[in-house]
Amino acid sequence: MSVIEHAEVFFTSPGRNFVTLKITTSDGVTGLGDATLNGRELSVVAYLQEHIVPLLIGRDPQAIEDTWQYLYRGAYWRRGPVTMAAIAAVDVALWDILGKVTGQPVYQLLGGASRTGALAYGHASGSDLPSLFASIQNHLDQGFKAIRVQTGVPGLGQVYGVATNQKPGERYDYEPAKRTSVPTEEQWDSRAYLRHIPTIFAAVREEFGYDLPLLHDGHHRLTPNEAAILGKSLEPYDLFWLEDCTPGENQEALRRVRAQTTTPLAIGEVFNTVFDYQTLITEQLIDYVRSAVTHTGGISALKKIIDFAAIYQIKSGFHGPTDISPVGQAAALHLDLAIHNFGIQEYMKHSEDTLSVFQTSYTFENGLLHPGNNPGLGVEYDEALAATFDYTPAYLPVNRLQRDGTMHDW
Ligand code: EZ4
Ligand code: CO
Repeated sequence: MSVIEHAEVFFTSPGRNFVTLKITTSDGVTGLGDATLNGRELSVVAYLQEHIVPLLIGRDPQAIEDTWQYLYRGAYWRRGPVTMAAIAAVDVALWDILGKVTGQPVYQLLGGASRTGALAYGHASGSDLPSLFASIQNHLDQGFKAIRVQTGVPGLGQVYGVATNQKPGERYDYEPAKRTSVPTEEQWDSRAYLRHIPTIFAAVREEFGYDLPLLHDGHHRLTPNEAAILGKSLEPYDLFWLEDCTPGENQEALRRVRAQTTTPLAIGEVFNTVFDYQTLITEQLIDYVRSAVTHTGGISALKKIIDFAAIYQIKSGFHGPTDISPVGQAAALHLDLAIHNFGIQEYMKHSEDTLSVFQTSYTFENGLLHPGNNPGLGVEYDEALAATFDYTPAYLPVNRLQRDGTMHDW
């Protein structure tokens, strides 16, 4: 019988930091898993190296569910982003191995394709309307059929989601984690934001019409009542979703928002188990599950969450920013293709340096992503090239109220 012979943890920084687990079997088959936790990368490296890798050696690589339960229940200390990112990396690497051993792309092992490709949305942004319009046009030119809209707020400086490279022709790439010794500080004012956002969506609809699906991310900054105000004020602009309108920890908060607005709601990029969704799903308080495979315990665990959501007509909208590595993104795409209740997939193209370290087989055509048909996940990791990009600490920003400097949600 083939067994897991060794497992290695790599970290590299081709423009931003990525943590990758590589598992090798006694038959010489390798599998990759993403374990990147933006801004807290080395905690997952240590969890894997010190506490998980020694347990993997000698195990059956095809016992994917048993290994998941062994690591989750076996730790005694359950849940949490570090634990669940580490377990996710193992799970995804084992699915990759199973695909290679059986000669099948992972989506075939998950039940086969339910669609020809996964509708993707890109990130348009601008500090003012002309730059926002240029960014939206840039995304339409790249083939996007759905677009997230983030904007500056008058009186505030840099805010979440607005790219700083706004010259025409440049790749719009919003990268919040900065390579500074302490986090950068941004300023916030919810009233100014609530007044400004509806005027932006009115202008975007006037310029680009009503056919284009538009999304917006509130990034966990509002109270339930403020979120209700925002959802109501955006109803005329027919959003595909309003994301993370309140902090994610309090599921009951969404009851208030839900009761007040018909704007579709999405949440969950910082969640890590099904229990974070339990009330949201059973009470149908949301429309889209936002988790990443990488932060929710892998393909096995996210498949269970999304099957649970399907009972309540809730769909997927998996997290896919550039802090998910191409390995994590590929894992999401295999799941996107297979599940019935697919909604949309977030997609920001990685940098050229990242894509030379991680060679991918997924494609983006006519607005749809496809994972490709290589056995397994379809991603190769160039270890020699990765080793030339040294790990560089980076932090996500923090947020303070403009009025008096009180710490706020970023
Ligand atoms: O800020 O992944 O919807 N996407 C997002 C992301 C998150 C980053 C944090 O690391 O909210 O841009
Ligand atoms: Co988000």
